[in-house]
Amino acid sequence: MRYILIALLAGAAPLAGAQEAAQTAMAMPMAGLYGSYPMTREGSGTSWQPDSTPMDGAHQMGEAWMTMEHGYLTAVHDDQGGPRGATENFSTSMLMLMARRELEDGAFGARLMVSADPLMGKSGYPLLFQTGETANGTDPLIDRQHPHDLLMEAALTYSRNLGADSSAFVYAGLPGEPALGPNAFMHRFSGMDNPEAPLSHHWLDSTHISWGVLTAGYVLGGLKLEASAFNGREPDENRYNIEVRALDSYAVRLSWNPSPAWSLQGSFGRLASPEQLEPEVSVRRTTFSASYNAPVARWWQTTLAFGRNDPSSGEASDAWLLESAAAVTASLTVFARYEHTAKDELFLPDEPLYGRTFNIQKLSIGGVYDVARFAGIRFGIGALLSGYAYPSALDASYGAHPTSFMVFARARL
Ligand SMILES: [Cu+2]
Repeated sequence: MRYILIALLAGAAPLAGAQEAAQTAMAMPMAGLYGSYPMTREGSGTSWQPDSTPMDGAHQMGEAWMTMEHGYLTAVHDDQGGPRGATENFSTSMLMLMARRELEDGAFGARLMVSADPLMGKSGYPLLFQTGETANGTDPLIDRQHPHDLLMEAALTYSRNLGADSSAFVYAGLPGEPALGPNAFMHRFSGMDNPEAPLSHHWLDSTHISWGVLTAGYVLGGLKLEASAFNGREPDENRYNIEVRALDSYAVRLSWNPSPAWSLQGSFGRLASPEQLEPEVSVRRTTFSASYNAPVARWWQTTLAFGRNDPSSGEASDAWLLESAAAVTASLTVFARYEHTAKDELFLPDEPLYGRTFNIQKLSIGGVYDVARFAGIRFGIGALLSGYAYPSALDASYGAHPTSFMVFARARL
């Protein structure tokens, strides 16, 4: 399957090469799926990022249709330190296809995103202090990151221009991403070069794969207001299936791009029964985030995000994320991520520290160097080192000073 994805990436490459001339000839910025602003503003789902974000992937302009592909395949050697750590190899990947058809007074769009993540197995990969979802339907995943579903997004969009810089749009996905949280981590330029998931994933952007999403929104210049009805249940441990449930949850989000360098959002959602292991609990999630694309180096993007989960039973918990990545040269990207999360799911019911909340801080620093470029695909090698700070009550479980590292090889379209 890993090789199928390589073949897919390679298959898209000749298209990319043939279109290079068209790309350079095309000075006019392409419009987005949800309005007549530059397409570079659009991130995952219906989220926004700074307008000045570089164009990623390959695209082709036809008579009526514009198509775009981007994706990556990363093979990772993962070594998480301390008594709860583990060493494993895994691969993580994403391939996204997008099509946009210009209409007389709007645009029609289709988005398809797949991942070979399920190949890593139901229990995902080792990641100290990570929590969320399950591998077997009965036990929570602890110190491991769950794999993503084979089908990450299959969505149709329609937007209608109401004026020179205003539009209304609808987005329907099975699965899709509701109007909640920042641009998802693997789509943010500040986070996409880092192969590991943030510990704050389930406070900020874990709804990026929701099995059933309907969103309607309104764009006025740099402002977007949108609301979603969606299925709030996290994907189950069967990563190959299609999961249909009622649209029992809702979210609203206000996004603001005040200048080409900035993108801000605030969002609120009520997730009905998000966790299959605690079906009676609903969660109110509030998130704020700001992304800044500095006009230095080739690009330098930074995201600051805050998320709060307030469950219907139990205490509310917060997570902070600050991450940054910079393309120092055409071949070298360096990145860092700092997180502060309140974790109360690190122990099972039969363990003495069960139910207690611990503030976990994590700092990761890394880089990726592109060693070759072939047919529109960049091949790079990278590494990442992580350290932690937490209350000494956790020393018996995690050791005093665990460090973790990953080394990886990546192909990126
Ligand atoms: Cu995810």
